[in-house]
Amino acid sequence: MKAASALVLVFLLVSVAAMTIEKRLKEFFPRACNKWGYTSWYRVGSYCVKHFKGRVNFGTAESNCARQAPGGHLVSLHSQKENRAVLSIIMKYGARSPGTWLGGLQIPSTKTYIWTDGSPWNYKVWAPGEPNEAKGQEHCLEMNECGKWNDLYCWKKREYICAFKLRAATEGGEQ
Ligand SMILES: [Ca+2]
Repeated sequence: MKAASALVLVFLLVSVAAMTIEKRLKEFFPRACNKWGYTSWYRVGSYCVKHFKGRVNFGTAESNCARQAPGGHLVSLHSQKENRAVLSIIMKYGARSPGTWLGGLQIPSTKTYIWTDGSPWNYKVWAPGEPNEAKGQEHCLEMNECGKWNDLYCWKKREYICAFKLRAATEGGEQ
């Protein structure tokens, strides 16, 4: 009987935890990108972003993003809020893949990182022990399933997040 009670308690605790995670995800989930032709994209910071499923290497992901939208690049992230929003998109649309490409790229000669869209590298949330630059050859940025960042071999295949910046001139439909 005691064991049964304990099981019920564990079940309740797990249910509450699952509900909490779901509630938090909804809280962070971004609103739609209110721009004609891009309604399946989401507004994150000053960007519209979208998750893409086909797993490709970093370079292919970046060039695919350029074809998806004018000024398109792999996504850049500049705050915890943006990072959480992108994680919630990955959790909604991503496969149980090992990671998702973001637009961060290391310049090997200086060991510094840049975003492929040219925006400032002003925020980072590395996973513990990262970037470890394995074999001196991990130069591309992925987000793991917890929303933390890892440097990875650029030839690895991952799903990816594209983004384009909403400029003042094209923000007619903005809320
Ligand atoms: Ca690494």
